[in-house]
Amino acid sequence: MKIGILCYPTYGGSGIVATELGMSLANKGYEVHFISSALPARLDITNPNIFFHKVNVQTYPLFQYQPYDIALSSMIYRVVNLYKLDILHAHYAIPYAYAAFTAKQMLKEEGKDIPLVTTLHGTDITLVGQHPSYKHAVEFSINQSDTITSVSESLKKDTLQFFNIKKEIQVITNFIDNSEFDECMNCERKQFANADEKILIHVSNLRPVKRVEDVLQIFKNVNKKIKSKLVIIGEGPDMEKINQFLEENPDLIGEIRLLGKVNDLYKILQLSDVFLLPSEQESFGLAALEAMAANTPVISSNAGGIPEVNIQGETGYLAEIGNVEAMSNYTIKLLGDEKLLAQMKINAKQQAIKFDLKNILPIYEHMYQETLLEF
Ligand code: GMT
Repeated sequence: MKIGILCYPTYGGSGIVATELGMSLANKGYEVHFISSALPARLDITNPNIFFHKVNVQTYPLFQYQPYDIALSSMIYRVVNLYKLDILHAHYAIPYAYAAFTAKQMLKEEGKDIPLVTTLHGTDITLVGQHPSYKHAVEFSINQSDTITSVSESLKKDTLQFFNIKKEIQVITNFIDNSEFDECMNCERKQFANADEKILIHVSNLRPVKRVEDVLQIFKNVNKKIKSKLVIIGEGPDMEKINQFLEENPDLIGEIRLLGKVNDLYKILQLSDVFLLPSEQESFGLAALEAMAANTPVISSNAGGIPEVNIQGETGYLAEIGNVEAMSNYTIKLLGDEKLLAQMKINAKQQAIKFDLKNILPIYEHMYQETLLEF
């Protein structure tokens, strides 16, 4: 089977899921074509079954906004024709499902067609997709997809609530390749903390929806009771909130490490004791699953699909969005009790194993086959 994957190339969750899925399919012998504006961050382009097609947007002074979606649909049409693709898989409705629909229309003009799978990831439904500027086009392109999948039950519910969807939505959860989290041989905690200190970690694109100010406040509360350090990984607009917090709390400057984007994320997660995810909205929380695969329990909000991943009192603790006090108290309880922490680290790993790639990949393969059969 020849599969075309349309995704964002950046560090966002949808791009990571699309890339990991495509690489796993390529390892199983499928021919996988990535169509994106840049080489996806984690893509191993040396795999002979993987192809990358960069969307080229021609700039022209007349355009105030460059027409990316037109260039994207043209590129999808060309790749389908040139490489004789069997199926298209759009990750994130905007603009991928919409551009794929346009490409399908171009193909139909020539008596051809190709099935389209759209995977909904979260903000395409709960945030961006709801804006009146996009809503109708998002609803339309989801309904034009031959198969629709969602990364959690919560996101499926939100999609059905916010849009008039006329087709069945299949939940295929996000996944993790636990084999990439083999015991870290040369990981050194001392790079980040003293021997008697605990390590708290937060990884995100630092957008307002991640509530980084809650991360900082939780750490401030925890640090008063437990010797600890906070590691923040990622870049984004709310970096300014972190700088402001440090200006207001100069005594914490030496306690907080800002690493930006890193390549050895898994290594650092394995050194950590607790992962903080107080998000306002989260369709799944892939970052929490990555932490669990690295034996790290999670203190989170109960937003969206997080409770499907982080289990209260088992893999960590959850509290209402914005309840910093509860999240701080849970973190203090967890980090102050070595026995509890050791047990939760084991539980976190067991939970990650339930979401292992080995279990989820066959579901995707089956879904592709069913889509092709019904097309
Ligand atoms: O979290 C983000 O802002 C990035 C966003 C994306 O589309 O890249 O992540 C969404 O998709 C991830 C992968 O399916 C999910 O794990 C995240 O929970 C989801 N983010 C939100 O719903 C805010």
